[in-house]
Amino acid sequence: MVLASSNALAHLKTYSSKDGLDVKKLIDSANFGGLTYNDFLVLPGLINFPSHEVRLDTKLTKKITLKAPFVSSPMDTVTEENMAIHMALLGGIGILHHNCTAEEQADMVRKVKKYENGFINDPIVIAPSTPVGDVKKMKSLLGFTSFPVTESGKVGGKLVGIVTSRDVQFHDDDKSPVSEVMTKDLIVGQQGIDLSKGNELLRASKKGKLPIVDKAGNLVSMISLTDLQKNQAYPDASKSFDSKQLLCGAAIGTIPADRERLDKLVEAGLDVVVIDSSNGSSLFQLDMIKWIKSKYPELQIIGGNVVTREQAALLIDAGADGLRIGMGSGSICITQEVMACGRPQGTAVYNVTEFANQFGVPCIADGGISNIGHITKALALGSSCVMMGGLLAGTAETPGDYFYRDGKRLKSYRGMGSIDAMQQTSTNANASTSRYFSESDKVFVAQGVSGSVVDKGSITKFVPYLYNGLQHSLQDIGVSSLDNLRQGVDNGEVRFEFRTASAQFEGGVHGLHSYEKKLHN
Ligand code: NAD
Ligand code: CPR
Repeated sequence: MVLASSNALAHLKTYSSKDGLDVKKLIDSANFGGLTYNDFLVLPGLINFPSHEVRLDTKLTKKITLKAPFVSSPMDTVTEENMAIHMALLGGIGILHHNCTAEEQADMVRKVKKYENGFINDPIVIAPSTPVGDVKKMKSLLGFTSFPVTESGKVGGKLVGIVTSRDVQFHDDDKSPVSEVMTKDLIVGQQGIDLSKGNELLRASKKGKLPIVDKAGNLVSMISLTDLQKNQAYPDASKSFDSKQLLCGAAIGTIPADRERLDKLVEAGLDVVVIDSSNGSSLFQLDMIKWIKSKYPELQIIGGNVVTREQAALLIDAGADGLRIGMGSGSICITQEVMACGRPQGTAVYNVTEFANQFGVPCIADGGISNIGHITKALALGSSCVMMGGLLAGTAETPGDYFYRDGKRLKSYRGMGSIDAMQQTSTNANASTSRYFSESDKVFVAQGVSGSVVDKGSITKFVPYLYNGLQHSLQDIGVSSLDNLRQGVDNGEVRFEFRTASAQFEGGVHGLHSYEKKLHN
């Protein structure tokens, strides 16, 4: 019998459940095995809204909400201040690595917290006695044409002038001090000025640079016309409510010296600390969380890493405000091979978040994210954010220089427990940073590798690609926000399908002689 086609929607009601699997059945469908992102898909839903309306606000911790669910990993080839500044500008957050001295890490925190879009906080400054010849050389070396002059020759010194290329260009005596040629009659901005007012003054001054001074006339920062022209607006930037400074995270370990390290980071303005360990369920970490909660009750703490509910319960009871999930799933990782410990990431994310979300503790899915689809799946399985190492490695904002090999432009990317990273830890000037030697290890046991990744350009293009891609992905699922995704998964409206090996093959590009995989413009 053929049914009337106008009855199709009504006929659906005769089925006992919606097409596909709910999330619990999906996890169970692995038949006692663990699932990871490539093992399943989310079924499409009804699109009744444009993709640009999809909201990606999400919790990082109990008290911190981000506009985008993106976190950069605390790895020494991924997150230093430049990455942390740009992740925060783009709505996510960066977690500064701790394979450096406490002072160096605190300095990075300070740079992130002090960053103001459009303001240069560490301008190159010269002293009144600097010879004109040096200024000419600086111009050709650095490409800048004007420099503020302070009494001390440093930021923080009393501003006494500004010297531009026009001032030195036709001055033949290279030995004379810049104090003889600099402009002393200055237009300056007062500390606290907003960018648009600064912009007006800058244009009026016709100097290309506007020095910003405090009440005593000391130089605090500078606005530059060329930067202003390049300057983008970042409406989704992650900022503290009160200070309006960018949010900053940093990682620490669990040895006693990490308590002093944290004191320095908090002093520098840290918002959230990540306790960095492959296995978070250790007495060392529980003690550390309790100590932090008693000394810094306002500081948000992300504990981890965990992959089971039992591990999560320990950290939640100790006071963690967020959890980091993943053991052995990272792209540089050999933990599962060497330690025999870990868990396939999909199963780990589902089991931990199903438990932690009942206590209002948001979770970050860490490791194994290599495309936008993985981000969607990690969020659909219950995580609130994703942490990325390899996916962001190779971008311009990561530490380290590009190099060429086999005709490709590359950057280094390495695991934090790779031999290379451990060797650097052991040679750190501040030996108290060496977490690996706390048990008097004589032989390193590597948990990761050291390698390289191709140039991915700037994250100012790459993260918006992830953001827009995630909006399109949620639109396909038929949910208009991450909250709706979570609700839909919880109430069984969002459906899943297990993917066999041949289905995975079918889902990739196949049957072509050659192709180019270009991901965005
Ligand atoms: P860790 O600092 O937790 O542990 C290193 C060693 O120090 C362990 O043997 C630990 O027991 C010991 N230790 C820690 N605190 C101590 C204390 N107070 N007293 C005595 N001994 C103490 O670091 P890890 O687990 O080896 O991880 C190192 C780095 O590598 C981290 O950045 C981590 O994120 C990364 N990593 C991640 C994974 C993963 O799957 N997510 C796996 C391996 C490594
Ligand atoms: P990818 O994003 O590259 O897949 O994974 C990054 C994550 O890998 C990090 O956030 C961290 O949890 C984990 N990781 C870092 N160093 C590691 C070593 Cl040596 N071994 C295993 N995992 C590591």
